Amino acid sequence: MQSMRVIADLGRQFDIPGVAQVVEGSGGLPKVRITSPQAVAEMYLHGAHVTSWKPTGAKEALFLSSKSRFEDGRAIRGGVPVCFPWFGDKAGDSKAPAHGFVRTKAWRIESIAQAADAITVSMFSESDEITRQWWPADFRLVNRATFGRELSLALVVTNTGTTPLRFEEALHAYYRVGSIEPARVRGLGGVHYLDKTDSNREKAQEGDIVIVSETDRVYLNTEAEVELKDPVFARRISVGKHNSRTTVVWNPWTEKARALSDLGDDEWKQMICIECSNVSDFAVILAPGQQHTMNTTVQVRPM
Ligand code: TA6
Repeated sequence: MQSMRVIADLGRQFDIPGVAQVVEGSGGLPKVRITSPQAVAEMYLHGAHVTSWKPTGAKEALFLSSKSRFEDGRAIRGGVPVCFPWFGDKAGDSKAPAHGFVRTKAWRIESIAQAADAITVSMFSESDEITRQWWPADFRLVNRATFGRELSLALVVTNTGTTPLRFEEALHAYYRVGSIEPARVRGLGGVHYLDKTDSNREKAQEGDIVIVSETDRVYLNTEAEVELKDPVFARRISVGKHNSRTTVVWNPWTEKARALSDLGDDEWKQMICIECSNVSDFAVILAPGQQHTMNTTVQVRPM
């Protein structure tokens, strides 16, 4: 009952008739549903998490696990989780949640706006006494998602404190593919990466990325646009980015997928993560009062 009242209040404040509506989603969590001539899409307040984007005339671009959880304190498996202020495990704190603490909690809607053919949904999350227990810093985080023929995301970090911030960040996007084996990721040839499946050994990428086993790599010092070629769905997904110096590529393959209770055993065949990010030695240092924005833009084209 309580959540229905919250959803109704949010709807009165932010709905745009016919194109953007705050509704009840899985697990009773509130989400913004977009239905515009250019695209249909969904974004949860939980983690400011985009879970669906389907440009008109194209198939769904994002992968969402059939076993994903939708509950406070847990991350949604699929779509675009926001990782902040650390990536992966927190150095020196094994109790800390993987990929930070903002993907497992409710954010608030800042605005929903329509401009030309696109709808922009902005959600924010700020430091509080709970976040300070994990990370003694003051910040304001905005995830601004624009849904249209393209999907663009802007992750805006503001240092609202009095000391410099050092943080890692990632838009941990899960792209849906017809089948992972014939898929190819182009654009990172020659770029060095840390191989997390091989003790973070540094290696150099040769040509396209082909997924033939568990793949977990951090591509370093690259601002390159990449292209995901998917022969089964006969499409190309291009992922451009700005103010992002690392790109993470992940597919769990068989064993890791089986170990993940919120991922169907065979669903690894239908997904690949391509994550614009600033991690490892490319963490961001932000002075008090300063702001940093990392952007990504996604397009779907026929092959
Ligand atoms: O982005 C790749 C990665 O860091 C992998 O190491 C793998 O753990 C994946 O993220 C998923 O992490 P999660 O905490 O969502 O299970």
